[in-house]
Amino acid sequence: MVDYNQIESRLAALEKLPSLNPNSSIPKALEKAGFSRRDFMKWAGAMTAFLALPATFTPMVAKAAELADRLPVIWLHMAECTGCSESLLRSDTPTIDSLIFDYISLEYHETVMAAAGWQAEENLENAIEKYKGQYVLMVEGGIPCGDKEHYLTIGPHAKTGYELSKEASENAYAILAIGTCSSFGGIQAARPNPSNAQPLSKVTNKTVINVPGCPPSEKNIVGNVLQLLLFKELPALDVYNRPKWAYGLRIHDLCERRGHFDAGEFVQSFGDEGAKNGYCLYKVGCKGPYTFNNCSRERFNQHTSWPIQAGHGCIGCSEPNFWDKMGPFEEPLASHKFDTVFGLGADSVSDKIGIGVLTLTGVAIAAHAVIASMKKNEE
Ligand code: FSX
Ligand code: SF4
Ligand code: F3S
Repeated sequence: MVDYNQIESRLAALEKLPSLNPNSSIPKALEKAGFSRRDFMKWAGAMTAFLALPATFTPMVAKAAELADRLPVIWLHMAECTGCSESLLRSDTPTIDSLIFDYISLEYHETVMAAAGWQAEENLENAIEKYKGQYVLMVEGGIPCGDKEHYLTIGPHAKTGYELSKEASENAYAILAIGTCSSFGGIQAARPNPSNAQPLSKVTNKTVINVPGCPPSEKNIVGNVLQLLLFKELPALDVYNRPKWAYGLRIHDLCERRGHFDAGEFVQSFGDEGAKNGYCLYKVGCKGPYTFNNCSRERFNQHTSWPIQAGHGCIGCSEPNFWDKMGPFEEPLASHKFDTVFGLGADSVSDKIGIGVLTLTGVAIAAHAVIASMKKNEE
């Protein structure tokens, strides 16, 4: 049950905090960038639905977005490609999402801040001290650990990524692992994992909210910030600590090609007639039936497109160890064993787990693909 009064008092408390950019504000910046109030409210309405909140919450979501510059954020980069930051920041025109992100108090973000070297290191220490217990820590990238800890050192004192992320976690009010690398280790942790890269949750004992995807969509990143602005407590999480509002359904559940899967119409090889007709990509390796994320509903780059719309199957990028477990990417998973969360059918939720069930279901999905194709061929 969502408590209306609790959100109102949370927002009132945030409003009393000093704006982190005294010379501007999110409403002013939106206006300057040419967004009307109507555009903004439309966006807030969409975000409200996105966060699975009732439409009556739209004004509060709008208010929370306007107060995003009251929430100090420290963003650390570990071993990764920066694709997660790029997912959010790299658009040719500013969008409401990217603009709000610009105005979030990014007290420390190595890619976008001007400071470097000694100054950067000092800024980080100061931000941790100044906002003790209040800042949101976002970490991108896997973290080399144990006897490989020194494979990642940052800054003039050559602190290790492990030390930095551990220290920053200690005093954070909420901790988000942004991207699959930080959530589950990602490509660095793929076999043979030469740098012993580990997820953020192995570095701290505190709860880490995982926001996986390689990269996650900009909406999933901003949605989590809004969620923290609206509710002081952490969102409901699945067994892999992913927020259920974003990772509760499988790609396959809402896929635009699902009708073709059910009808047994499959792309057999890239470039064939089926591909031209937008048939299901299961036989050319789509891992959508085993992957929990909201790409099929929200897409990327302001709803422009997403992997399956572009013609390639989902590679399972928001699942643990997908580099090792979901490959080969252009072949069906069939009866391979894998340990993603699994449910049964479109109404399944991602906190049900059972290796037996998922292996059986994996077989059932593969069997459907075979039987449905046979039926299709008989027609
Ligand atoms: Fe990893 Fe994000 Fe993939 Fe890259 O950092 S999730 S490699 S998109 O940039 O961490
Ligand atoms: Fe979509 Fe992939 Fe499922 Fe086919 S197998 S319907 S392409 S998610
Ligand atoms: Fe990743 Fe699959 Fe979405 S590959 S981006 S989870 S469609």
